[in-house]
Amino acid sequence: MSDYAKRVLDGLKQRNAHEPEFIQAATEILNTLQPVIDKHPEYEKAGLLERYVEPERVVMFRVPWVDDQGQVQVNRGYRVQYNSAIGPYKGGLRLHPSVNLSIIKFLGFEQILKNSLTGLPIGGGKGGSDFDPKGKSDNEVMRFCQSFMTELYRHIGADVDVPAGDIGVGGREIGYLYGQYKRITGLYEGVLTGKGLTYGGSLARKQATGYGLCYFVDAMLKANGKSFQGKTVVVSGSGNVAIYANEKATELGAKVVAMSDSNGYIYDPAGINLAVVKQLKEVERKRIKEYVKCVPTATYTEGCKGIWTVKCDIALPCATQNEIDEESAKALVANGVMAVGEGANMPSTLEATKVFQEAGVLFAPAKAANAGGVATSALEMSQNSQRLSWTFEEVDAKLKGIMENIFAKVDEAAKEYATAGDYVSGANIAGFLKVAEAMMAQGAV
Ligand code: NDP
Ligand code: 2IT
Repeated sequence: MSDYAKRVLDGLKQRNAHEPEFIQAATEILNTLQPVIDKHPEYEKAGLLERYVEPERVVMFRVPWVDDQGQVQVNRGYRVQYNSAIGPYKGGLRLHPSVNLSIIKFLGFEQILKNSLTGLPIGGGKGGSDFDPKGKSDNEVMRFCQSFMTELYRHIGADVDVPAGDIGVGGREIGYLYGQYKRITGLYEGVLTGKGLTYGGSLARKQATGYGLCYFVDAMLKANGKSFQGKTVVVSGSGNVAIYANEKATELGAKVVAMSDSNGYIYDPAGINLAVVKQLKEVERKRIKEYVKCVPTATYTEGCKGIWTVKCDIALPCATQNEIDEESAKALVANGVMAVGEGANMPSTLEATKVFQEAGVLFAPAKAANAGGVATSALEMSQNSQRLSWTFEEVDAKLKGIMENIFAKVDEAAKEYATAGDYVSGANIAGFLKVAEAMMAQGAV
């Protein structure tokens, strides 16, 4: 690594020693930027990297709400407005008990480059809370979302910062958040994406991250003389991204044999019946183990990590960060995996990524492979601004084009600046170049 990138990374590690996920994401990115830094010595004088690694703004706030027993509960809310060089802050909200500043910062930091890769005018941000929606009633979720928005509304806006869903935030939560924003501000504007179709949502947004992941992986496979046809696939998670990754991979001719949640995984050698998963997860909000009651040929195993011991050609981690560690990566490689597409954000540890790359596995990194969700969010913003809505087919076709374009950019940057096929470097560099140029043009702000 060049001295400059290394110095900035060392400083970042010192100042954020208690933020392991953020350091992990920053280490991966800064470790790949040397060829760009070497080509642009002017960046150092402009303090570009020091500015790039520091969020423009971090908002942390109290979220009090009343549970069904009448007891007051308090959670912590976050919005990290990381970088607005190329557009208004854009990124999801995560509701999960593990949420802390380190996790929101890593997600926001990744989001800057992801959003840049889409080619659309969106900056990077992320937010959320340590609230756990699991086991809460609809009314409790509504009261939490209303309280969360009662603080958040003053920091966001259709041209300022546009949040969306992430883990624990789907259509129900976006609806409650939107209603409260509108009530407080009186504005009917595209301030959130992933909205319901009756109040400004975009067709195909629900499918977009999972479908986009498969469009990206398909482009990567084709560029390497391969395809989804006849392949065995493992998809971790059983939430929004996992369900629609399964749907598209199946449509492209693959067979998905395993899915999971945080408790365990199901294995169905006949191919997972996705209608059953959708009913259990999207409608009934039940656990994945219930699947075996409906499909007796399938088996359920406690513990979510075991899913990586299932033999497959293609692995699509779609649950959460660091779900594939070195040991799991080695198990996948030993079982002959030929491609990994990251649907979740940073699902592979640094060590796991190394195992895949050294084994010659085609590796599609999250910030490129899962950019279809936020890209379609940007298409939702466009439709809201135009007061128009496009058909499912129109949005899906644009999404496919965007993902193929991202692959082409990443592939080209890998060849130009790093090694052909090193899509990790390619994604970081292709995303960074646009942000860096915009930051340079706008002066030291
Ligand atoms: P959902 O809340 O819909 O689903 C999350 C899934 O992951 C659930 O099956 C959940 O299981 C599982 N999971 C969550 N935390 C853990 C954990 N600590 N260990 C094991 N499993 C876990 O979220 P999404 O599908 O929206 O998000 C999944 C991933 O994709 C996240 O990394 C997110 O950041 C990323 N992503 C999402 C996008 C989107 O548009 N929604 C866009 C781009 C990336 P359980 O029910 O047991 O918690
Ligand atoms: O990680 C992500 O890209 C998302 N959760 C989607 C963000 C968005 O604004 O649609």
